[in-house]
Amino acid sequence: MKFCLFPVILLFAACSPSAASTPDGQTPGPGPGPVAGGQEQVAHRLVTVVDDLSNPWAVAWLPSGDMLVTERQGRLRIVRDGTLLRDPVDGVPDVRARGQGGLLDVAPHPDFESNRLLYLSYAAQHDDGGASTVVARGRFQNDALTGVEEIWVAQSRGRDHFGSRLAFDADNYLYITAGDRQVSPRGGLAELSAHPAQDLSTHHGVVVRLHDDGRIPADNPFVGQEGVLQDIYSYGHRNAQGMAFHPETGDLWLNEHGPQGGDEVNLILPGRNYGWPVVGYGVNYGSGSRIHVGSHRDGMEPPAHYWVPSIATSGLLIYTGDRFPAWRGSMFVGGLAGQQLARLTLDGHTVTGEETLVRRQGRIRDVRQGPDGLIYLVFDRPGMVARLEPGS
Ligand SMILES: [Ca+2]
Repeated sequence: MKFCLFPVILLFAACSPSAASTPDGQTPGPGPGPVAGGQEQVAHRLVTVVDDLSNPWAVAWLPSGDMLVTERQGRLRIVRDGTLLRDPVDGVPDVRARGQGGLLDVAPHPDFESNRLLYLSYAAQHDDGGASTVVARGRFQNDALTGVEEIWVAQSRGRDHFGSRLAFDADNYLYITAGDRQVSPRGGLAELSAHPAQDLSTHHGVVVRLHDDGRIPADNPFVGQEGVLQDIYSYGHRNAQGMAFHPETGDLWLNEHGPQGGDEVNLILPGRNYGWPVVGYGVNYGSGSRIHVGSHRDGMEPPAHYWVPSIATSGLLIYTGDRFPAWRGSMFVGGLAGQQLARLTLDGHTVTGEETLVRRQGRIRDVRQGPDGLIYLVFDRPGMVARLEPGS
């Protein structure tokens, strides 16, 4: 295994919770906004696990100990005993690797050991030249995927913002994030309320919940409602690239890219509307012009936490390992543009503190806990997987 030591960067007072201004001039209420505190000095170092990857997007582990890594251009790679195997996995479906699209998340079925099912999310091309987020599964044996079948295709069109994280709950239901496909929000309340992320007849900006074979569960929140896609679990999201179940509480947490300002962490509850683009804390990129009618509105869930300015959130982990005891129960959120790892402390559903780790080492796309209890980070550019280890 190759070990490249990075300069140890420990910044403990990095959180600068300047009073965020909100679009409607409100002072953030208690809880959701930038918060101080929660800083603890935990010595850690960042160690390269594998590099020479091309825009890696996600990692997952198999019971054998093999680590799988997706590369956005459409390759699924295997890291075995610390070494990146030269040949990518055979049988991965064709992806549309353009812009933000390509091969995205990978998740083994919770019963992988017995059924060998592996799930992939990716952007796939339509006959008309457009693209959608697709989830497929296949059997992974002898380092190859066979019997691959699409189990979900997003009904949404647009440019980028494909999502798409995968997560299984304790009952083996599969949750998928799908982005708003970058449909520009404009206008006042009526126009914003008509944005596709607020339209339950599409998959723009949603979390969906499925049986592990793609069937729609009968107890999904919108089942039986006319004109509503029955697989939708929550909506009003912009582009969620981080999602995880809390291993101890079972809570479903998600982070989503905001516009310029307004990245969010949300606690996901069935049937709820998370507000995009009607409410939020951001403004338009470049122009800085107003998007939202405000930051709060009845019937729309406020975030548990948000960032102004945005860090471009991606990847979400709730840490339960024993290698960093002081970090147990913390939420870790990667930052792409922000080139940082945020550690949030939680008290139930309330974010009580934030510190910034791993500054300026690269764009962080995914954050996972390895079977060894260490924290693995996927860096988009330069393409590598590295991990945090105790010590300095
Ligand atoms: Ca929101």
